[in-house]
Amino acid sequence: MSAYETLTVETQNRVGIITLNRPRALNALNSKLATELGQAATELDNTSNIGCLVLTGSDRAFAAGADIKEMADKSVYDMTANNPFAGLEEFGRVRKPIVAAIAGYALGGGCELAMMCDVLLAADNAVFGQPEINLGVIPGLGGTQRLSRAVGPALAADLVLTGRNMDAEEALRAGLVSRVVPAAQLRSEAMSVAGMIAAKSLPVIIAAKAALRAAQETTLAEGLRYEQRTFTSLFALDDQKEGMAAFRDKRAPDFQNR
Ligand code: CO8
Repeated sequence: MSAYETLTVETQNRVGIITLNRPRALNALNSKLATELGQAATELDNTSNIGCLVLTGSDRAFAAGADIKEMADKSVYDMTANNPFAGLEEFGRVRKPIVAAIAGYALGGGCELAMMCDVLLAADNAVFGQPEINLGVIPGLGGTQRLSRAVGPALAADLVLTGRNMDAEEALRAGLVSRVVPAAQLRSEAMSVAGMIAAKSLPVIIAAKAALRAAQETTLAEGLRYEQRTFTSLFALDDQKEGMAAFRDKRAPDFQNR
């Protein structure tokens, strides 16, 4: 794996772990971090013996938002002609599932980055919010769109318009995260979830992620057509034959395409 300045990458049992590492700025997303995150995630996406990614930060901060100090003096031209967050768009195109393990602050771009992942796990000290309104801007990396879909328009408007934070329990109730665990167990929980995903057939988990994404991006009718086409196409895989034969034989499946 390549070496990076603003994050670390490890691999363990078919899981690639990206840890954001700008501790003095609470993992604020500057252009360097965004670029490196796109590169690291793409590298893991293209590594054949990796089935799932984990994205995490520190105990204190998943990411406290875009780097305000880097952004403060930029012009409209700077923000449009030279998108400092292009690397995050690359991150959003990763085909393999990504588990976000979120402890501490996930604010602004940090909350938006978490929402680009597929399974969101929170430590009990996690804090979510879209405080951009307090900076004289609005969310710009999906906070008005993905948050509305994740928690519904009422709570999204409450958070985006007041800029208030929400704790892990509220995030769980709202459906932004699927589990809350004690902070000390966050990493092992994330590795366990990612390990379960990475043990499945790789083309099938990639197909499942794409279909789940379609649910966010298309109408119900188009999404159902997409799902049915994908479901049918999976019968071309030997892993479908193996999965169903294993059920019939009352044994664990031994997927080959991993
Ligand atoms: N950017 C830059 N530096 C940051 C950021 C940030 N977002 N957050 C924290 N830091 C730095 C602080 O400046 C401080 O550095 P220093 O010691 O050099 O002054 C260090 O991290 C520690 O932070 P604090 O001393 O403030 O720690 P506290 O525990 O007192 O407070 C908070 C923690 C509450 C998280 C506080 O730091 C804070 O409010 N941070 C800003 C949160 C925020 O507003 N985030 C939204 C940013 S805007 C955004 O994300 C828009 C994304 C869309 C971009 C779209 C482009 C197309």
